[in-house]
Amino acid sequence: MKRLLTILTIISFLLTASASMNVLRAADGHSLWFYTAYPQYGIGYGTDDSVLPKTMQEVIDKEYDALQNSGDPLLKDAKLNLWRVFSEMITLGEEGYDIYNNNGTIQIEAATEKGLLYGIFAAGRLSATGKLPKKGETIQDKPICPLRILNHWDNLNGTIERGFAGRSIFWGKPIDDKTILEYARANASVGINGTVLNNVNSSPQMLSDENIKKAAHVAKILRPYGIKVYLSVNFASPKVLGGLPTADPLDPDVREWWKAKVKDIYEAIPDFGGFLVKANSEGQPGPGDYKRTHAQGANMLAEALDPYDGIVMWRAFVYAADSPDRANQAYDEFMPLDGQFRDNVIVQIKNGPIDFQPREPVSPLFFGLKKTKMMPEFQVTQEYTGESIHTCHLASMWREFFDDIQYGGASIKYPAIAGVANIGDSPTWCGSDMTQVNWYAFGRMAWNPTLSPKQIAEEWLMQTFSTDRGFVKPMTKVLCESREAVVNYMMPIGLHHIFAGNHHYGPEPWYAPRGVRSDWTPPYYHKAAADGMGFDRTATGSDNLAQYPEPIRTKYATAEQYLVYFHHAPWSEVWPLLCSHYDKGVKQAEGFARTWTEMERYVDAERFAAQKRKFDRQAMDAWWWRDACLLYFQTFSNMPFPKGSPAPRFRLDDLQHYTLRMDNYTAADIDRLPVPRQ
Ligand code: GCW
Repeated sequence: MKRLLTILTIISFLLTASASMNVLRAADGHSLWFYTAYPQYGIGYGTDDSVLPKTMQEVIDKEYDALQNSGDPLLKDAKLNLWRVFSEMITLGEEGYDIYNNNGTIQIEAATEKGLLYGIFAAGRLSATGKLPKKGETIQDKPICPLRILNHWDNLNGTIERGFAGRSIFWGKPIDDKTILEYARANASVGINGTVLNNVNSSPQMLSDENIKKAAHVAKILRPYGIKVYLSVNFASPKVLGGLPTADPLDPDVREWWKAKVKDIYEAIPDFGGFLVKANSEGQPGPGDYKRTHAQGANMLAEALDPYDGIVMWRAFVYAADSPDRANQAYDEFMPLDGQFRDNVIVQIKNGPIDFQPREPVSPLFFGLKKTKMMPEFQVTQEYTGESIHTCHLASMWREFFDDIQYGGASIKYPAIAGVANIGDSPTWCGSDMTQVNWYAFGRMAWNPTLSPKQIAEEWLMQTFSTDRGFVKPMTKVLCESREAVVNYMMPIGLHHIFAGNHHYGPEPWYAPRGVRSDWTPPYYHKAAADGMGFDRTATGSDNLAQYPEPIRTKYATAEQYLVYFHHAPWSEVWPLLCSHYDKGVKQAEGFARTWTEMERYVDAERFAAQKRKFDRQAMDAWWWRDACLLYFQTFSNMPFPKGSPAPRFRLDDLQHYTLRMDNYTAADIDRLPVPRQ
């Protein structure tokens, strides 16, 4: 009996070892979601990487090989068909595809090369997730939104504004072609077809001959993957770079300067996409400097780009220092311009009226503008949701956005969608393994805004780590809960912008030094006082609610999740809610760390350990957030912690002397509190 047991143990050990060998290959996170789908190559093409594909046909050939080598028997004989002539294919449009199981052989069909490319990547995804069509079945797909664009806030010196994943892959050092190839492949695999290579806080030097040449080099590598390059431009370029006395959009010399510059760009980049502009916002120059409107500024650039089919993405992120309510600003400034923008201008609007907070209502402009093209701007980089440390599956936030847009009676069929990238030269691309999900999710949701966060989480986890249900199920739950957890422990019930003054990682609801403009300080937003807290945005206050049409207005006015966003509410109502949400957030974050610990056998050692540190840190940060906010607001509410609410681990006094330190804060520190004064 004993011997039998030993033999059985050995057999089962061998079975587990061989089953997991494939899954537990060493990994440093660089392979992204190519880890299980393309085990033979990862994100590159293996030994072939030195030869960059020059045409889309060459890319298709490489991808076809990679797909066939991926090990799925159904894909062994995959046939590709480019059936331009068949009228039923034409309904797939320029980028759609269908994947058909013809008696055991997978056929990928499209009306264009681009469609075929997306079809091959889709087949890879379906294979990795066990969802390839069965005999006789067809899966058809095409994008809802035609332009799916990443915005890189990369500076020419190689730093990245609000980047938490190292330095730029485009600027500040010689371009590494292999990295750009991998970047192209990753983007194409999730349907991203455009990229803005530089920061919206743009240097006029972006348009120097030398930098245009660099952009052209990147464009050359991205082109065969169906990705167009765009650039952010500084509105004062004609003055600073061109030496003209003005950048007034109505000045004929200025207009000529832009036309000549655009001509140069198209000579270097024949399929250049167009310009992205941040104007008269946070100190950037703009048409307002010459008493011209946003429309006059945008139209001047649009006219220069028009002959080449280029577009202008003109940002609506504007707010003045002395405004009584920052949330009202963009609407007040852009509504009078409705109908004045040229056809090739798209107004790019952040999802919410404030600034990429963990939760905000959607920007009222999306309902207000009727005769203007609009595109939502999402933030993929986690400036306000835990940087590259906290896990926060942003698909949940974007799902909420699209749902609210539809609830408010508007359409989610935008001509374009932008996402501020979370990519740098860090080995994991995104600064951590788990935050890669948001790059993936952005591509998938830009393609199809009706997708669910759950589907995205599941398919990403299966391609990135392991297809084992024991892993996928609990981790899908973690991802799907993660954004709400971040809201709970950072800014529940409508709190917003209570971040630290010098970074947007930790809490400083008390931050209000003299001389700092008030809308850059938390008290402007939370308005905690003896009678209660919250920003009155009803008719008795700033009347921001009036910018929303029904029925979304009533939804927002009555939602618990926006209580102190729209109302100044009494402590009797606010305090118990605040406590229960912060407590819940801490529990959730601790739960994530626990679940991850149980995932050890499914994940390679390197990624397991790296991510474990992140989850542990997230749980500690959740305590820090909770204690800082509750202890601070308690100085106004003067109410005790409710029964069952745990005792704080930090002292307010300590927290007020330290900002949540970014790097040098470990589990041991928390037990040594109070930490010595710096
Ligand atoms: O979210 C804020 C950021 C700025 C950023 C700005 C913007 C690029 O804190 O760093 O600048 O928004 O979107 O323009």
